[in-house]
Amino acid sequence: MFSCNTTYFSLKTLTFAQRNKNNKTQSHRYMEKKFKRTTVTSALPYANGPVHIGHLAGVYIPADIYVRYLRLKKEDVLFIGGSDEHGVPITIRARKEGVTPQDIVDRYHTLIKDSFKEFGISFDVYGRTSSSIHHDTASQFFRTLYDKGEFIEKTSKQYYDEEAHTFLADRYITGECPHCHAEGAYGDQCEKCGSTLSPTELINPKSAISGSKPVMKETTHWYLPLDKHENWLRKWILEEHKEWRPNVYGQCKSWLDLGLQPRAVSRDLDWGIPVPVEGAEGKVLYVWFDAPIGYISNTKELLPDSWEKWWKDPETRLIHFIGKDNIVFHCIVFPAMLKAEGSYILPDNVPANEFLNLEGDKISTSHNWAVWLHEYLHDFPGKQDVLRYVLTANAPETKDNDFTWKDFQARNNNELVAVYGNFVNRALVLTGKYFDNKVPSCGELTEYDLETLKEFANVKAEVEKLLDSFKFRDAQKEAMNLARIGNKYLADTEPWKLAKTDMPRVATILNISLQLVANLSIAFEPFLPFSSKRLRNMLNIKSFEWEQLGRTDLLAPGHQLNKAELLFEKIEDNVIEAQVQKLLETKKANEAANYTANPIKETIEFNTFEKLDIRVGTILECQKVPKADKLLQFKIDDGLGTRTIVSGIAKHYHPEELIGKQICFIANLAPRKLKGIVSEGMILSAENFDGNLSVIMPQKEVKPGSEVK
Ligand code: B3M
Ligand code: ZN
Repeated sequence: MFSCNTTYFSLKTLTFAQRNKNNKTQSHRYMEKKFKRTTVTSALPYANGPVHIGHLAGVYIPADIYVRYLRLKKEDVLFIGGSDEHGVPITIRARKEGVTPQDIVDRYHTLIKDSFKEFGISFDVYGRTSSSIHHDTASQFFRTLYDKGEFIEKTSKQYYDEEAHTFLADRYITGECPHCHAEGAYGDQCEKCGSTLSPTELINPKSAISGSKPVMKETTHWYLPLDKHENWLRKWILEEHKEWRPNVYGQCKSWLDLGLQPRAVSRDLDWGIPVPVEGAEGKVLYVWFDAPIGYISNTKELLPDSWEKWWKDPETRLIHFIGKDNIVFHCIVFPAMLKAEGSYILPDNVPANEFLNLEGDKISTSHNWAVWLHEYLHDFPGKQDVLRYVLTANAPETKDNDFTWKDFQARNNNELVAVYGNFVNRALVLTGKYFDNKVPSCGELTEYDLETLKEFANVKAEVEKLLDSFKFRDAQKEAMNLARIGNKYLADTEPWKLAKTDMPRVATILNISLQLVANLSIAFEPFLPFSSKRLRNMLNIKSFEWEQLGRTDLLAPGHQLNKAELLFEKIEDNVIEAQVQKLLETKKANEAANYTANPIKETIEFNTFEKLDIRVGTILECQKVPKADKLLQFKIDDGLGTRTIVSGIAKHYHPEELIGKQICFIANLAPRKLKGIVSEGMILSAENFDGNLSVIMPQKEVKPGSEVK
């Protein structure tokens, strides 16, 4: 007969056997190359606004899962983050608020850093690009390339503001859009119709700084000649990195197939890192030149003496976590910079994500269409893991994905609460009830026990295979599968029914269940670190190691457990409705802000207008028209008698609101039949941008029948 111990050995063998079966995966490449350590970077968010769920889902959660997983496996890993504090949008924001760019980045750097910390994003360092260490590092990097002759210098004509004495970045020039003719289009994009523009296309361009008309003036800049790097980039990416995600590989291929062009790495701007070349006054490094160097500066900040091994040792593996809009910079431009410098390693993988939408619409900072992390933390205190779970379950790994509050609620209630939380709770509560919170010992195993254990022994190899190849969604699903196995096991074995007749059997069932619970805390650790910690507290265990996943001897018989608490709680409808309502209000505000009146109709002669007879009438009676949900029927005193008018405003007014009021109506409109009622005229109302109707009423009371002129 089998006992728990024999199972343990057979399971170990099975785990290894299973692992050997893994076909060509990332882990094999990794093992073949024998890397000693991994440098993980995550895109540096611009410090000009708070961070939202799109940032978390696209970059920081996957990076954090990966890093936590490597740490659990006791691998050498460094997780680099930080704020990107340069670039034109920051200067625009500062100007608008009448503060300095440094004020802006100080404010948002702190807010962003705190939000990440709250969500358990476990950076080893979170630096910033306005720091002096970064200025020195980026400046030196530029100078090395400059001295090696890796740049070309080019003079071109650009818009210049003669009043403010400054060249104008594309975003600082506004004018009429050549496509939709909206006013206020920017030199790089029209926000109204979405077209990409260049500043010279704008009709009547104006400087956003002084309002004056800009002139064309010559300026000199430094360019990185990407065309010279094209050949090795083609070979390196297209031949040597076929394992990159299809979206990343595909984007690189189309850039390369179009042919690479030299790219300017400096700008005329007064916010950024000064170009360290004589005669370059008023010029700074382009934000996309300095930002990726920020990864290196932040490593230096953390490890002033040993940073180089994380960036220059060929036995170090470099992984960049980014969103899809950053692919070209991380796969083409930054590698070209690193290669030109000569002493750095290149990224081994760039697992970029697609975008996360919100309730069907693109997340937009400027339109406040987002779930902001600091607001979520306020509205859902202690529920960081719920968002982590939902965002991973919906991770936009292969295509854009949608976050909806309904799905958030469903995943919480039907998966975290009903599957994971429920299993853990049942196992712990039953142990409390029958064994005084002590792990019972395991007796003989049945065929069914063995089947269950076999099933869950596979989970480790599966999760590893998926995490090693950056498939975080599927990996999390595997972890959840472990909880499903546990839930099913308890439902099938029904230990509560055996308590009166067969306590040894109850002990075995609960031993197995508790081992599963312990395994869950390991499997979920990279994904849901807060819940895993709480679960370990309930189990009265300080820590587990990844290597222990799949084992059935994690909790010794007799081990004292702590009191069970609920791991997750149900989220009620009203909580979700409040969030949906918040978004609806944002949508309304955006529509109002975007509304422009319809163009004026064709001109008419005065005598045409005079043909219209508009009068004031007093409403005597008003009622709904049966079987017509839009129509109200009125009886109006028109000064000469009474008349009936049928009007389509039932969605906007209750009859009682209108009785006794004065309204304006067209008195000489030919009668029309509506739902069998003859309508003798038309009540005038104004239609708001959102479709709401407001009936026109005279400002002072007048005699019924007064003419409107
Ligand atoms: N700040 C762009 C972004 O947040 C940029 C990333 C820099 S990574 C070096 O989308
Ligand atoms: Zn336009």
